[in-house]
Amino acid sequence: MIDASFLAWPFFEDRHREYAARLGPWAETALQGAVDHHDVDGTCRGLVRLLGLDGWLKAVVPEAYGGLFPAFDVRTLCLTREILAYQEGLADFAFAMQGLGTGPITLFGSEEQKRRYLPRVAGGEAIAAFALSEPEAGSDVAALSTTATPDGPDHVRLDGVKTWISNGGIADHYVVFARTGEAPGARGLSAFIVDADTAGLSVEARIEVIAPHPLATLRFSGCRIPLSRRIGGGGEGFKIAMATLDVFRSTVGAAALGFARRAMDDALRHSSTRRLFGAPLSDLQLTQAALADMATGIDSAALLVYRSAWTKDGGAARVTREAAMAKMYATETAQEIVDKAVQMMGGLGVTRGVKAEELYRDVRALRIYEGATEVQKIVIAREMLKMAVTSASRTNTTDNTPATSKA
Ligand code: COS
Repeated sequence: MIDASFLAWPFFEDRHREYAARLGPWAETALQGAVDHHDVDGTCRGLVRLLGLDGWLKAVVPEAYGGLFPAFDVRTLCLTREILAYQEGLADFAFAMQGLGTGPITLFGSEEQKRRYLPRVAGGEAIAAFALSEPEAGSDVAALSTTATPDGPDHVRLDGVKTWISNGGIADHYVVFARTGEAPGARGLSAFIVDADTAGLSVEARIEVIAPHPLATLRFSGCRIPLSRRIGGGGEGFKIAMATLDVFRSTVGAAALGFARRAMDDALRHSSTRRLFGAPLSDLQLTQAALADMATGIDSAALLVYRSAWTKDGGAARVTREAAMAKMYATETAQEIVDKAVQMMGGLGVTRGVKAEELYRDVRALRIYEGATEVQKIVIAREMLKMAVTSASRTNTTDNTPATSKA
Protein backbone atom coordinates (compact mmCIF):
# COMPACT_ATOMS: atom_id res chain seq x y z
CA MET A 1 0.00 0.00 0.00
CA ILE A 2 1.67 3.21 -1.16
CA ASP A 3 -0.01 5.53 1.34
CA ALA A 4 -0.57 3.97 4.75
CA SER A 5 -0.33 7.31 6.57
CA PHE A 6 -3.97 6.91 7.73
CA LEU A 7 -2.71 4.43 10.34
CA ALA A 8 -1.22 7.38 12.23
CA TRP A 9 -4.67 8.95 12.64
CA PRO A 10 -5.95 9.26 16.21
CA PHE A 11 -8.74 6.77 15.49
CA PHE A 12 -6.18 4.00 15.94
CA GLU A 13 -4.23 2.58 18.85
CA ASP A 14 -0.82 0.92 18.65
CA ARG A 15 -2.48 -2.51 18.66
CA HIS A 16 -4.22 -1.59 15.38
CA ARG A 17 -0.98 -0.42 13.81
CA GLU A 18 0.80 -3.61 14.90
CA TYR A 19 -2.08 -5.72 13.57
CA ALA A 20 -1.99 -3.98 10.18
CA ALA A 21 1.79 -4.35 10.03
CA ARG A 22 1.40 -8.14 10.42
CA LEU A 23 -1.63 -8.63 8.19
CA GLY A 24 -0.33 -6.65 5.20
CA PRO A 25 2.72 -8.83 4.46
CA TRP A 26 0.75 -11.99 5.31
CA ALA A 27 -1.94 -11.12 2.75
CA GLU A 28 0.68 -10.31 0.12
CA THR A 29 2.32 -13.71 0.38
CA ALA A 30 -0.20 -16.21 1.81
CA LEU A 31 -2.95 -15.39 -0.69
CA GLN A 32 -0.70 -16.07 -3.67
CA GLY A 33 -1.88 -19.31 -5.17
CA ALA A 34 -4.84 -19.58 -2.77
CA VAL A 35 -7.37 -18.27 -5.28
CA ASP A 36 -8.89 -19.85 -8.36
CA HIS A 37 -11.65 -17.65 -9.76
CA HIS A 38 -13.00 -20.60 -11.75
CA ASP A 39 -13.70 -22.51 -8.52
CA VAL A 40 -15.20 -20.00 -6.10
CA ASP A 41 -16.66 -22.65 -3.77
CA GLY A 42 -13.35 -24.47 -3.37
CA THR A 43 -11.46 -21.19 -3.10
CA CYS A 44 -13.76 -19.78 -0.41
CA ARG A 45 -13.67 -23.00 1.61
CA GLY A 46 -9.86 -22.93 1.36
CA LEU A 47 -9.67 -19.24 2.27
CA VAL A 48 -11.85 -19.71 5.36
CA ARG A 49 -9.56 -22.56 6.46
CA LEU A 50 -6.42 -20.51 5.78
CA LEU A 51 -7.73 -17.39 7.52
CA GLY A 52 -8.78 -19.57 10.46
CA LEU A 53 -5.53 -21.50 10.73
CA ASP A 54 -3.43 -18.34 10.61
CA GLY A 55 -5.57 -16.66 13.27
CA TRP A 56 -7.18 -13.82 11.29
CA LEU A 57 -10.75 -15.02 11.88
CA LYS A 58 -10.25 -14.41 15.59
CA ALA A 59 -11.25 -10.83 14.80
CA VAL A 60 -14.83 -11.88 14.10
CA VAL A 61 -15.70 -13.46 17.47
CA PRO A 62 -15.28 -12.42 21.11
CA GLU A 63 -12.26 -13.51 23.17
CA ALA A 64 -14.32 -15.87 25.35
CA TYR A 65 -15.08 -17.99 22.26
CA GLY A 66 -11.65 -18.07 20.67
CA GLY A 67 -11.49 -14.49 19.46
CA LEU A 68 -9.18 -11.52 19.91
CA PHE A 69 -11.07 -8.95 21.97
CA PRO A 70 -13.87 -9.05 24.57
CA ALA A 71 -16.32 -7.65 21.99
CA PHE A 72 -16.29 -6.65 18.32
CA ASP A 73 -13.48 -4.23 17.62
CA VAL A 74 -14.88 -2.57 14.52
CA ARG A 75 -11.58 -0.87 13.68
CA THR A 76 -9.90 -4.28 13.51
CA LEU A 77 -12.71 -5.64 11.33
CA CYS A 78 -12.36 -2.64 9.02
CA LEU A 79 -8.57 -2.86 8.81
CA THR A 80 -8.79 -6.56 8.01
CA ARG A 81 -11.32 -6.02 5.25
CA GLU A 82 -9.38 -3.10 3.81
CA ILE A 83 -6.08 -5.02 3.70
CA LEU A 84 -7.60 -8.25 2.38
CA ALA A 85 -9.66 -6.43 -0.27
CA TYR A 86 -6.51 -4.63 -1.41
CA GLN A 87 -5.05 -8.05 -2.29
CA GLU A 88 -8.03 -10.19 -3.19
CA GLY A 89 -11.80 -9.67 -3.19
CA LEU A 90 -12.57 -13.29 -2.34
CA ALA A 91 -10.34 -13.19 0.75
CA ASP A 92 -12.24 -10.15 1.96
CA PHE A 93 -15.51 -11.93 1.19
CA ALA A 94 -14.53 -15.10 3.09
CA PHE A 95 -13.50 -13.06 6.14
CA ALA A 96 -16.51 -10.72 6.09
CA MET A 97 -19.10 -13.47 5.83
CA GLN A 98 -17.72 -15.30 8.87
CA GLY A 99 -18.40 -12.08 10.78
CA LEU A 100 -21.77 -11.12 9.30
CA GLY A 101 -23.01 -14.72 9.46
CA THR A 102 -22.35 -14.91 13.19
CA GLY A 103 -22.82 -11.23 14.09
CA PRO A 104 -26.35 -11.82 15.46
CA ILE A 105 -25.04 -14.69 17.64
CA THR A 106 -22.14 -12.60 18.94
CA LEU A 107 -24.37 -9.63 19.70
CA PHE A 108 -27.56 -11.33 20.94
CA GLY A 109 -26.99 -15.10 21.20
CA SER A 110 -27.32 -17.23 24.31
CA GLU A 111 -24.26 -18.65 26.04
CA GLU A 112 -25.07 -22.08 24.62
CA GLN A 113 -25.38 -20.70 21.05
CA LYS A 114 -22.11 -18.82 21.34
CA ARG A 115 -20.26 -21.86 22.65
CA ARG A 116 -21.69 -24.09 19.96
CA TYR A 117 -21.11 -21.89 16.90
CA LEU A 118 -18.46 -19.22 17.45
CA PRO A 119 -15.22 -21.19 18.14
CA ARG A 120 -15.55 -23.25 14.97
CA VAL A 121 -16.16 -20.10 12.91
CA ALA A 122 -13.08 -18.43 14.44
CA GLY A 123 -11.01 -21.51 13.67
CA GLY A 124 -12.15 -21.66 10.05
CA GLU A 125 -13.74 -25.08 10.64
CA ALA A 126 -17.30 -23.91 9.93
CA ILE A 127 -18.66 -21.48 7.36
CA ALA A 128 -21.35 -18.98 8.34
CA ALA A 129 -24.07 -17.13 6.39
CA PHE A 130 -26.68 -14.42 6.95
CA ALA A 131 -30.06 -15.07 5.33
CA LEU A 132 -32.20 -11.93 5.30
CA SER A 133 -33.08 -11.01 1.70
CA GLU A 134 -36.03 -12.51 -0.13
CA PRO A 135 -37.29 -12.20 -3.70
CA GLU A 136 -39.76 -9.51 -2.53
CA ALA A 137 -37.89 -8.11 0.49
CA GLY A 138 -34.30 -6.94 0.26
CA SER A 139 -34.32 -3.25 1.09
CA ASP A 140 -37.69 -3.38 2.87
CA VAL A 141 -36.77 -5.87 5.58
CA ALA A 142 -40.06 -5.42 7.45
CA ALA A 143 -41.88 -6.90 4.42
CA LEU A 144 -40.18 -10.30 4.54
CA SER A 145 -42.51 -13.25 4.21
CA THR A 146 -40.60 -16.37 5.33
CA THR A 147 -42.59 -17.68 8.29
CA ALA A 148 -41.68 -19.46 11.50
CA THR A 149 -44.85 -20.94 12.99
CA PRO A 150 -45.09 -22.84 16.30
CA ASP A 151 -44.66 -26.60 15.89
CA GLY A 152 -45.16 -28.20 19.28
CA PRO A 153 -44.01 -26.57 22.51
CA ASP A 154 -40.31 -26.18 21.65
CA HIS A 155 -40.03 -25.97 17.90
CA VAL A 156 -40.98 -23.73 15.00
CA ARG A 157 -41.60 -24.69 11.40
CA LEU A 158 -39.75 -22.56 8.88
CA ASP A 159 -41.20 -22.00 5.39
CA GLY A 160 -40.09 -19.60 2.69
CA VAL A 161 -37.46 -18.56 0.19
CA LYS A 162 -34.30 -16.52 0.76
CA THR A 163 -32.21 -15.20 -2.10
CA TRP A 164 -28.87 -13.48 -2.79
CA ILE A 165 -27.50 -15.42 0.17
CA SER A 166 -23.71 -15.20 0.25
CA ASN A 167 -22.09 -18.54 1.11
CA GLY A 168 -25.41 -20.15 0.15
CA GLY A 169 -24.56 -23.72 -0.74
CA ILE A 170 -21.25 -23.89 1.14
CA ALA A 171 -22.26 -22.60 4.59
CA ASP A 172 -22.50 -24.93 7.59
CA HIS A 173 -25.13 -22.73 9.24
CA TYR A 174 -27.34 -19.77 8.43
CA VAL A 175 -28.87 -17.03 10.56
CA VAL A 176 -32.35 -16.84 9.09
CA PHE A 177 -34.84 -14.02 9.67
CA ALA A 178 -38.50 -15.01 9.60
CA ARG A 179 -41.94 -13.67 10.43
CA THR A 180 -43.15 -14.91 13.79
CA GLY A 181 -46.09 -12.53 13.98
CA GLU A 182 -45.80 -11.03 17.49
CA ALA A 183 -46.86 -7.72 15.85
CA PRO A 184 -47.26 -6.42 12.31
CA GLY A 185 -44.23 -5.37 10.23
CA ALA A 186 -40.81 -4.90 11.76
CA ARG A 187 -41.92 -5.91 15.26
CA GLY A 188 -43.05 -9.38 14.20
CA LEU A 189 -39.74 -10.90 13.03
CA SER A 190 -37.34 -13.29 14.77
CA ALA A 191 -33.88 -14.70 14.01
CA PHE A 192 -33.00 -18.42 14.03
CA ILE A 193 -29.81 -20.39 13.56
CA VAL A 194 -30.40 -23.08 10.95
CA ASP A 195 -27.84 -25.81 10.35
CA ALA A 196 -27.20 -26.53 6.68
CA ASP A 197 -28.13 -30.21 7.05
CA THR A 198 -31.60 -29.44 8.45
CA ALA A 199 -34.27 -31.53 6.68
CA GLY A 200 -36.33 -29.32 4.34
CA LEU A 201 -33.52 -26.84 3.60
CA SER A 202 -32.43 -26.93 -0.02
CA VAL A 203 -30.32 -24.86 -2.35
CA GLU A 204 -32.80 -23.97 -5.07
CA ALA A 205 -30.42 -22.16 -7.41
CA ARG A 206 -26.90 -20.86 -7.54
CA ILE A 207 -26.57 -17.26 -8.71
CA GLU A 208 -23.80 -16.08 -11.05
CA VAL A 209 -22.74 -12.46 -10.54
CA ILE A 210 -20.17 -10.18 -12.20
CA ALA A 211 -17.59 -10.83 -9.49
CA PRO A 212 -18.36 -14.49 -8.78
CA HIS A 213 -18.59 -15.75 -5.19
CA PRO A 214 -20.76 -18.44 -3.58
CA LEU A 215 -24.31 -17.06 -3.80
CA ALA A 216 -27.61 -18.90 -3.79
CA THR A 217 -31.36 -18.98 -3.44
CA LEU A 218 -32.44 -21.19 -0.52
CA ARG A 219 -35.78 -22.83 0.10
CA PHE A 220 -37.04 -23.71 3.59
CA SER A 221 -39.87 -26.26 3.42
CA GLY A 222 -41.18 -27.21 6.82
CA CYS A 223 -37.76 -27.05 8.53
CA ARG A 224 -38.22 -27.97 12.21
CA ILE A 225 -36.07 -25.64 14.27
CA PRO A 226 -35.74 -25.94 18.06
CA LEU A 227 -36.71 -22.77 19.89
CA SER A 228 -33.31 -22.97 21.57
CA ARG A 229 -31.91 -21.85 18.18
CA ARG A 230 -33.87 -18.60 18.24
CA ILE A 231 -31.51 -15.66 18.77
CA GLY A 232 -32.88 -13.24 21.35
CA GLY A 233 -36.57 -13.00 22.04
CA GLY A 234 -39.55 -13.49 19.74
CA GLY A 235 -40.18 -10.31 17.72
CA GLU A 236 -36.62 -9.04 18.13
CA GLY A 237 -35.42 -10.13 14.68
CA PHE A 238 -35.59 -6.73 12.98
CA LYS A 239 -33.57 -5.00 15.66
CA ILE A 240 -31.05 -7.86 15.65
CA ALA A 241 -30.64 -7.52 11.87
CA MET A 242 -30.28 -3.74 12.05
CA ALA A 243 -27.82 -3.78 14.96
CA THR A 244 -25.70 -6.37 13.11
CA LEU A 245 -25.77 -4.24 9.97
CA ASP A 246 -24.75 -1.20 12.05
CA VAL A 247 -21.48 -3.03 12.79
CA PHE A 248 -20.88 -4.51 9.36
CA ARG A 249 -21.88 -1.58 7.15
CA SER A 250 -18.73 0.32 8.17
CA THR A 251 -16.73 -2.74 7.20
CA VAL A 252 -18.28 -2.76 3.72
CA GLY A 253 -16.98 0.80 3.41
CA ALA A 254 -13.56 -0.51 4.49
CA ALA A 255 -13.59 -3.20 1.79
CA ALA A 256 -14.44 -0.51 -0.76
CA LEU A 257 -11.46 1.45 0.53
CA GLY A 258 -9.21 -1.55 -0.02
CA PHE A 259 -10.35 -1.83 -3.64
CA ALA A 260 -9.95 1.94 -4.12
CA ARG A 261 -6.44 2.00 -2.64
CA ARG A 262 -5.37 -0.84 -4.90
CA ALA A 263 -6.78 0.98 -7.94
CA MET A 264 -4.98 4.16 -6.87
CA ASP A 265 -1.66 2.36 -6.39
CA ASP A 266 -1.92 0.61 -9.73
CA ALA A 267 -2.83 3.90 -11.39
CA LEU A 268 0.16 5.65 -9.78
CA ARG A 269 2.55 2.94 -10.96
CA HIS A 270 1.05 2.76 -14.43
CA SER A 271 0.98 6.51 -15.00
CA SER A 272 4.57 6.94 -13.82
CA THR A 273 5.93 4.29 -16.18
CA ARG A 274 3.68 4.46 -19.24
CA ARG A 275 5.04 6.97 -21.74
CA LEU A 276 3.08 8.88 -24.34
CA PHE A 277 3.76 12.07 -26.30
CA GLY A 278 7.39 11.63 -25.23
CA ALA A 279 6.79 11.78 -21.48
CA PRO A 280 5.24 9.74 -18.65
CA LEU A 281 1.44 9.70 -18.58
CA SER A 282 1.64 11.27 -15.12
CA ASP A 283 3.10 14.47 -16.66
CA LEU A 284 -0.27 15.24 -18.21
CA GLN A 285 -2.35 17.58 -16.07
CA LEU A 286 -5.50 15.59 -16.80
CA THR A 287 -3.82 12.54 -15.28
CA GLN A 288 -2.75 14.57 -12.26
CA ALA A 289 -6.30 15.87 -11.83
CA ALA A 290 -7.60 12.31 -11.81
CA LEU A 291 -4.95 11.20 -9.31
CA ALA A 292 -5.74 14.15 -7.05
CA ASP A 293 -9.46 13.36 -7.08
CA MET A 294 -8.76 9.71 -6.38
CA ALA A 295 -6.46 10.46 -3.42
CA THR A 296 -8.90 12.96 -1.91
CA GLY A 297 -11.78 10.52 -2.32
CA ILE A 298 -9.81 7.82 -0.53
CA ASP A 299 -8.96 10.02 2.44
CA SER A 300 -12.54 11.32 2.74
CA ALA A 301 -13.92 7.79 2.65
CA ALA A 302 -11.35 6.56 5.16
CA LEU A 303 -12.23 9.38 7.55
CA LEU A 304 -15.91 8.39 7.44
CA VAL A 305 -15.20 4.65 7.78
CA TYR A 306 -12.83 4.97 10.71
CA ARG A 307 -14.92 7.68 12.39
CA SER A 308 -17.81 5.22 12.40
CA ALA A 309 -15.68 2.29 13.61
CA TRP A 310 -14.02 4.38 16.32
CA THR A 311 -17.39 5.72 17.51
CA LYS A 312 -18.77 2.19 17.84
CA ASP A 313 -15.62 0.93 19.59
CA GLY A 314 -15.89 3.88 21.97
CA GLY A 315 -19.12 2.38 23.30
CA ALA A 316 -21.83 4.15 21.27
CA ALA A 317 -25.07 2.19 21.53
CA ARG A 318 -25.88 2.95 17.90
CA VAL A 319 -23.86 4.21 14.94
CA THR A 320 -26.69 3.94 12.45
CA ARG A 321 -26.04 7.32 10.84
CA GLU A 322 -22.24 7.10 10.90
CA ALA A 323 -22.19 3.58 9.46
CA ALA A 324 -24.68 4.48 6.72
CA MET A 325 -22.58 7.52 5.72
CA ALA A 326 -19.40 5.46 5.72
CA LYS A 327 -20.90 2.66 3.65
CA MET A 328 -22.59 4.95 1.15
CA TYR A 329 -19.72 7.35 0.61
CA ALA A 330 -16.91 4.80 0.55
CA THR A 331 -18.63 2.45 -1.89
CA GLU A 332 -19.80 5.20 -4.26
CA THR A 333 -16.37 6.85 -4.19
CA ALA A 334 -14.51 3.57 -4.66
CA GLN A 335 -16.57 2.92 -7.78
CA GLU A 336 -15.45 6.29 -9.22
CA ILE A 337 -11.83 5.71 -8.24
CA VAL A 338 -11.69 2.26 -9.82
CA ASP A 339 -13.34 3.66 -12.94
CA LYS A 340 -10.70 6.41 -13.15
CA ALA A 341 -7.93 3.82 -12.83
CA VAL A 342 -9.46 1.72 -15.60
CA GLN A 343 -9.74 4.81 -17.81
CA MET A 344 -6.12 5.75 -17.16
CA MET A 345 -4.99 2.28 -18.17
CA GLY A 346 -6.92 2.32 -21.43
CA GLY A 347 -7.15 -1.08 -23.12
CA LEU A 348 -5.22 -2.72 -20.30
CA GLY A 349 -7.83 -1.58 -17.80
CA VAL A 350 -10.53 -3.69 -19.42
CA THR A 351 -8.33 -6.70 -20.10
CA ARG A 352 -9.10 -9.97 -18.31
CA GLY A 353 -6.32 -10.89 -15.92
CA VAL A 354 -5.40 -7.25 -15.21
CA LYS A 355 -6.20 -6.25 -11.62
CA ALA A 356 -8.02 -3.04 -12.58
CA GLU A 357 -10.55 -5.03 -14.60
CA GLU A 358 -11.13 -7.35 -11.62
CA LEU A 359 -11.53 -4.38 -9.26
CA TYR A 360 -14.06 -2.83 -11.64
CA ARG A 361 -16.24 -5.92 -11.26
CA ASP A 362 -15.44 -6.48 -7.56
CA VAL A 363 -16.49 -3.03 -6.40
CA ARG A 364 -19.92 -2.88 -8.05
CA ALA A 365 -21.91 -5.09 -5.68
CA LEU A 366 -20.79 -3.11 -2.63
CA ARG A 367 -23.12 -0.25 -3.59
CA ILE A 368 -26.00 -2.72 -3.40
CA TYR A 369 -25.53 -5.32 -0.68
CA GLU A 370 -26.08 -4.71 3.05
CA GLY A 371 -28.31 -1.79 2.20
CA ALA A 372 -28.11 -0.09 -1.20
CA THR A 373 -26.97 3.53 -1.42
CA GLU A 374 -30.61 4.61 -1.70
CA VAL A 375 -31.41 2.84 1.60
CA GLN A 376 -28.43 4.49 3.30
CA LYS A 377 -29.82 7.86 2.19
CA ILE A 378 -33.16 7.04 3.83
CA VAL A 379 -31.36 5.96 7.00
CA ILE A 380 -29.16 9.10 7.16
CA ALA A 381 -32.05 11.47 6.46
CA ARG A 382 -34.24 9.82 9.11
CA GLU A 383 -31.49 10.05 11.72
CA MET A 384 -30.97 13.74 10.94
CA LEU A 385 -34.72 14.41 11.10
CA LYS A 386 -34.86 12.67 14.49
CA MET A 387 -32.00 14.90 15.68
CA ALA A 388 -33.89 17.95 14.45
CA VAL A 389 -36.99 16.95 16.47
CA THR A 390 -34.88 16.36 19.59
CA SER A 391 -33.10 19.65 19.11
CA ALA A 392 -36.42 21.51 18.60
CA SER A 393 -37.93 20.04 21.78
CA ARG A 394 -34.76 20.96 23.70
CA THR A 395 -35.00 24.51 22.37
CA ASN A 396 -38.68 24.72 23.36
CA THR A 397 -38.05 23.56 26.92
CA THR A 398 -35.17 26.01 27.37
CA ASP A 399 -36.81 28.86 25.50
CA ASN A 400 -36.39 31.92 27.73
CA THR A 401 -37.23 34.47 25.06
CA PRO A 402 -39.53 37.13 26.52
CA ALA A 403 -43.12 36.58 25.33
CA THR A 404 -43.24 40.15 23.92
CA SER A 405 -40.39 39.54 21.46
CA LYS A 406 -41.98 36.34 20.10
CA ALA A 407 -44.87 37.96 18.24
N1 COS B 1 -30.51 -0.65 15.53
C1 COS B 1 -31.46 -1.01 16.43
N2 COS B 1 -32.78 -0.84 16.22
C2 COS B 1 -33.15 -0.30 15.05
C3 COS B 1 -32.23 0.11 14.06
C4 COS B 1 -30.86 -0.07 14.35
N3 COS B 1 -29.93 0.30 13.47
N4 COS B 1 -32.90 0.64 13.02
C5 COS B 1 -34.20 0.59 13.32
N5 COS B 1 -34.34 0.02 14.55
C6 COS B 1 -35.61 -0.20 15.26
C7 COS B 1 -36.38 1.12 15.31
O1 COS B 1 -36.00 1.89 16.43
C8 COS B 1 -37.79 0.62 15.42
O2 COS B 1 -38.06 0.23 16.76
P1 COS B 1 -39.47 0.61 17.48
O3 COS B 1 -40.49 -0.11 16.65
O4 COS B 1 -39.28 0.06 18.85
O5 COS B 1 -39.57 2.09 17.39
C9 COS B 1 -37.81 -0.65 14.59
O6 COS B 1 -36.45 -1.09 14.55
C10 COS B 1 -38.33 -0.41 13.18
O7 COS B 1 -37.53 0.58 12.56
P2 COS B 1 -38.01 1.43 11.30
O8 COS B 1 -39.36 2.02 11.60
O9 COS B 1 -36.91 2.37 10.91
O10 COS B 1 -38.24 0.28 10.19
P3 COS B 1 -38.39 0.40 8.66
O11 COS B 1 -39.09 -0.80 8.16
O12 COS B 1 -38.99 1.72 8.27
O13 COS B 1 -36.85 0.36 8.16
C11 COS B 1 -35.06 0.57 6.58
C12 COS B 1 -36.52 0.76 6.89
C13 COS B 1 -34.88 1.00 5.14
C14 COS B 1 -34.21 1.48 7.46
C15 COS B 1 -34.61 -0.89 6.83
O14 COS B 1 -35.54 -1.78 6.29
C16 COS B 1 -33.24 -1.20 6.22
O15 COS B 1 -32.18 -0.85 6.75
N6 COS B 1 -33.25 -1.87 5.05
C17 COS B 1 -32.04 -2.33 4.36
C18 COS B 1 -31.69 -3.68 4.82
C19 COS B 1 -30.54 -4.24 4.14
O16 COS B 1 -29.42 -3.82 4.40
N7 COS B 1 -30.80 -5.20 3.23
C20 COS B 1 -29.77 -5.88 2.54
C21 COS B 1 -29.84 -7.33 2.89
S1 COS B 1 -28.65 -7.83 4.00
S2 COS B 1 -27.15 -8.27 2.81
